[in-house]
Order: sequence, then C-alpha cells, then structure tokens
Amino acid sequence: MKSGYVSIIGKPNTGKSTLLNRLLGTKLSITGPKPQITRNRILGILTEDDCQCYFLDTPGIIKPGYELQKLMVENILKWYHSAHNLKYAIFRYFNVAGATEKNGECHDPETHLIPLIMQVALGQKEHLDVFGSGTRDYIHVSDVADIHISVMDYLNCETYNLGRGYGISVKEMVKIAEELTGKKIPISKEHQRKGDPINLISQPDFKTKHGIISIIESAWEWHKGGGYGKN
Ligand SMILES: Nc1nc2c(ncn2[C@@H]2O[C@H](COP(=O)(O)OP(=O)(O)O)[C@@H](O)[C@H]2O)c(=O)[nH]1
Ligand SMILES: [Mg+2]
Repeated sequence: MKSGYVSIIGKPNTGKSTLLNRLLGTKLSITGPKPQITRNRILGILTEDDCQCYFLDTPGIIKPGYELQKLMVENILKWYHSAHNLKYAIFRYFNVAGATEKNGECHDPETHLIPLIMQVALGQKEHLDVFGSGTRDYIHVSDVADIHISVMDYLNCETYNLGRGYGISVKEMVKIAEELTGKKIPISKEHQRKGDPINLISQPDFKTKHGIISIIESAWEWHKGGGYGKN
C-alpha cells in the first residue's frame, strides 16, 4: 500500500479548503468567502484500496502584517518542513534601525522614532511627538544583515530573536541623539497612545557588533548626507 503527503498551499481565499472537502467527500475544513478562515493545519486522510493520501490544508500564504498573521506564517513554515523537509529560519525582528553608508531608514509617512528624531535635528520638523515612556529594543541593520548571512549556512528550522536585549525609552533616545548631533531636539507634550505595549525587549539569540551609539550615529550620518534624496 502506498502513502504520501499532499500539502494544499496557495493564496488565501482561493478554494483550498473547498478542494480538500471535495476530495474527501466530507466537510472537514471550514470554508467561506472571508480570507484567513483556515488558521491551523488541517489533516485529512483519504483511504483508497491501494493507497492512503494525507492532505494538509494550510492557511493561505500572506505577507504578515499583525501578530496573528506572523504566527500563522511561522506555523506554515513548520508544516512545510514536516511535509516536505523545507529548511528555514524564522527571525523575529525587534526595532531594526541605523544605516550603512549607502542605505538608511525612511518611510512615507514617517512614523519611526529615529528618522523622526533626525528630521527634528535637521530642522525639517519642529518637535518630536512622544507617546508614553515605553522602551524598545534597537538593533543595527548591519547586524541584522550579518545574522541573515551567517544563518544561511546552517538552516536548522529554529526561531531567532533579532534584538540586543536592551530597552531604550524615547527620552533616552532623544538625549543620546542630542549629544551625538549637537542639536536640540524639542519634544511635544507627552501623551499615552492606547494599545502601545510598554516595553518590547528581546531575549537575543545572537551577539551584535553595534550598540545604540553606533545605531544613532550611522542614522545621523545618513540623514545628514541627504538621506533618501541622495540615493
Ligand atoms: N466560484 C467558485 N467559488 C469557489 C470555488 N471553490 C471555492 N469557492 C468559494 O471561494 C471561497 C473561499 O473558499 P475556501 O475553500 O475557504 O478558500 P481557502 O481560503 O483557499 O481555503 C468560498 O466562499 C468558496 O465557496 C470554485 O471552484 N468556484
Ligand atoms: Mg482555507
């Protein structure tokens, strides 16, 4: 008797669960017009006279936005590994910041702390809005790049935290930035933003070369040199 695994993979809301139910002739997996109804792996076994097929229905492959989606994608990788021996590494990014000589950080609209601080230091913005006194764990983008490259050599299906394990508050960040840039960075009246976690600090899985000074210094060099406009 032959047996084997068949993973049903693809984009959300494309009929994967419907297909599984048809193949099995029973309503095993939940289907519906809303994407992401399937959140876990569903195992359905089709038994014929001469073979057994293990069908794995999976959540659709999505670009993860929020926490539940991130966890779903992490689980998808685990199931692909068990079904097809896919090798992977999962990186949980904390606050990636800093710059290389060529590339730095900016967004439109800008919401990230260090670029906003740099805008104030450069006189492009009058002051910095501060939301509470929560701390975040910053890691230099070059460290993140080095870690990715080193892990490629031994993909062993692990989950890694990419942070430095130190929490830095907005006010501490502003103080360091003022010292390094020699500019005054006025902050607006503080107000708490609902739903923001107070502290997000990793238990890091790797040593890093760059500390917070290097992160802010490199960001300053990049922004001062013209930032995105230069490249
Ligand atoms: N028109 C059409 N709709 C389908 C087909 N297969 C599934 N659907 C519908 O598409 C929606 C998503 O199906 P579902 O199986 O939950 O998709 P999944 O997210 O890929 O598992 C449901 O409303 C299904 O009824 C099909 O072959 N044709
Ligand atoms: Mg489904």
